[in-house]
Amino acid sequence: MGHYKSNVRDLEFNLFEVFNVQDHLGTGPFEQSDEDTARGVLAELNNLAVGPLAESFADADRNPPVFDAGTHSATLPESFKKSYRAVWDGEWYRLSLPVELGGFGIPPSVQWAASELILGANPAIYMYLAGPSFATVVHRNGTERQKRWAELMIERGWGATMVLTEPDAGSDVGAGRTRAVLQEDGSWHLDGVKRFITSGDQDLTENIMHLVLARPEGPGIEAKPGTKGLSLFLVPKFHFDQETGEPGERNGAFVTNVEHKMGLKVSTTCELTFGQHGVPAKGWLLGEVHDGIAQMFQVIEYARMMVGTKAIATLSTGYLNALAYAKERVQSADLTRMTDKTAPRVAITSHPDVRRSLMLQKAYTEGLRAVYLYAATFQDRIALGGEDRELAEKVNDLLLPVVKGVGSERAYEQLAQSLQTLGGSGFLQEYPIEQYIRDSKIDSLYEGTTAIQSLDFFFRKIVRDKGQALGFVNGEIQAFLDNEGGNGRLKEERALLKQALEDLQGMLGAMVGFLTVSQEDARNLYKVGQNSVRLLMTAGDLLVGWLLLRQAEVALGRLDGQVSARDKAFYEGKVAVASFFAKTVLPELSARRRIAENTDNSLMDVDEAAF
Ligand code: ST9
Ligand code: FAD
Repeated sequence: MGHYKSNVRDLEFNLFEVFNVQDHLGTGPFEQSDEDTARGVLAELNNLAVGPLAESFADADRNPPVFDAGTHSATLPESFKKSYRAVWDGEWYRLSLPVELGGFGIPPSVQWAASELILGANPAIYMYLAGPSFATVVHRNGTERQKRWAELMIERGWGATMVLTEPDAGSDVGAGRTRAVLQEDGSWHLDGVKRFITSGDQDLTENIMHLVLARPEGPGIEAKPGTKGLSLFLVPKFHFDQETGEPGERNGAFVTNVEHKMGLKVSTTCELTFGQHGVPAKGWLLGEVHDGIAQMFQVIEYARMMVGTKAIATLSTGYLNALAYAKERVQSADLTRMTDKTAPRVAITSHPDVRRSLMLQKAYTEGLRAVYLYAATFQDRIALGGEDRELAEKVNDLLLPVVKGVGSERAYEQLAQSLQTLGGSGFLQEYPIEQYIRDSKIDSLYEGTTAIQSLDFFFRKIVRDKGQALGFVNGEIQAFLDNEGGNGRLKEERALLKQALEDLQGMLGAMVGFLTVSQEDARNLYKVGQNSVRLLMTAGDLLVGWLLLRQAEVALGRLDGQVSARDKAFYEGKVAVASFFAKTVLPELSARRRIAENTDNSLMDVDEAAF
């Protein structure tokens, strides 16, 4: 058995019993798919994930890529390349493509559910598959010639990177200094050093297309500060034949270092140097328009969803590994017989604290899975393009920092609980959890740290949106509170959810108040900044609590009819976990609200020397 424990049953429950995505299968852009196709995709990919994909997970960690500074190249372990080829040969990269570029025509919700299986089994494989996905952004924004390049990227299976970060420009992308100088032939020469570039080099694909943010220079080009002065350039590793894509001469973008990391080691993280090794780094302006940051955000939005899903996928397999261990591990007597030295020893699942921890892991695993799939249902609506498309875009935008920020933070925190469940054994490399923890730590850092997600959530997704998307989600939660589904069996939990919703609104009200008075005294903004992560995490808990209760309501309905023994346990688990979360986590939101409401600026007044 490999390390990966998937949960296809829960994916299908979300898709077909809670969100009912089958209702729009067979229509519009999803014309080619039906429920059987969707279930088939999950089943087939699951076989691949638990088998060939999971196989190289540990080996690729213990034998990470080797960098050769002389040739500027990175070589990946053979075991990992075999796993990558299994996905590529199965043409699974088509999952995320639109039909016109060879996609399967299945909705984003099903695509993300399927993606969870790859991301849980071996997340670096997914990252090296970026080429076709990034090609869709090139295709959407590119000139006619660049649209052909996008096709070549897919047909020839090229790799791709997103290149923003520099030594002095991390969260602050607008501080980037890499230049792009216009040439007479219309191309650009790039000059600068980027760092931390995922998949910057590898030996899986014949070419790599780098999507690079740089500052354009040339006659008539106005230099603007910050992110708005950045343009997006396509910089291939090798120049190529424009029709066939056959690689030719080496371009001047060279990997000059590969980082040694805590985890996710097989995913190369590279320093990428442009135009400083005697060969010009030639690039082409995407779509011939200077709109770099907005174009790059089309990639970033996808990548943020991916990172959140990766974190949640890892938490899920961490929890299921912990659960399997706990059922087998016999240690100590039952608490009620603790003084009886002759009492039989019991499986650790009998101990209240182990149960508490396992149920909390289950709550965040299944609750956060529901959150990312809930977000994905709005991506379905965007693709369907109906009247509510604009609203769907806003709601998806609102949910992305929750999926990414809360998903990554809770996954890392709860994976520590999964490890704890194994006792000392959890600390060993014999079990996968220590690697899960190392591999998933990155999720709260890249694609915008949690603090950056929280600022995005408050300032852009709530304040700038004038609360429209938030109002919609609030309305959905309120509608759930108002209906009596579950036959009165979730009354207490509904009351707790109602209080939690009020607490979030109270916290938000306090923060909007600080923002308003910041017009008189700008220092009031610090009070917003002190609470933004708290707000994001609270919104996450509210969504988890609500979606678990929605699931419990569906489960109660099913339990009222005839169900198999397996389904009975599954549905009872849904009711139990929703109730547990409502009773043991949601009440914490009231304290967080009081903390937010009573915020002063004493923290900001502390002298740096006193820390
Ligand atoms: C990174 C990569 O970390 C990590 C791993 C990547 C792996 C890639 C692999 C992907 C896999 C794919 C594979 C698929 C395979 C499929 C297989 C299937 C089986 N939303 O607020 P302002 C825009 S990369 C949208 O003033 P500042 C907007 O245009 C590095 N747009 O910002 C806006 O203009 P306007 C990641 C947004 O103060 C403009 O920006 N680095 C949003 O100038 C300016 O906005 C980061 O993420 C948004 N939420 O700059 C950096 N926000 O306002 C983090 C902004 O007119 N830092 N825009 O609309 C930030 O995000 C900062 O907040 C900042 C601030 C840079 C935006
Ligand atoms: P900093 O920006 O220096 O942040 C340090 C700390 O300060 C963080 O805790 C942060 O939250 C906090 N902070 C910073 N600004 C604020 C603020 N305004 N308010 C509150 N707190 C703040 N980049 C790419 O372009 N392409 C890639 O493919 C890529 N892949 C990566 C892979 C790995 C393994 C790693 C480690 C990084 C990768 N990155 C990539 C870079 C990544 O996106 C950045 O590391 C990230 O955006 C944070 O930037 P930084 O590391 O410079 O941290």
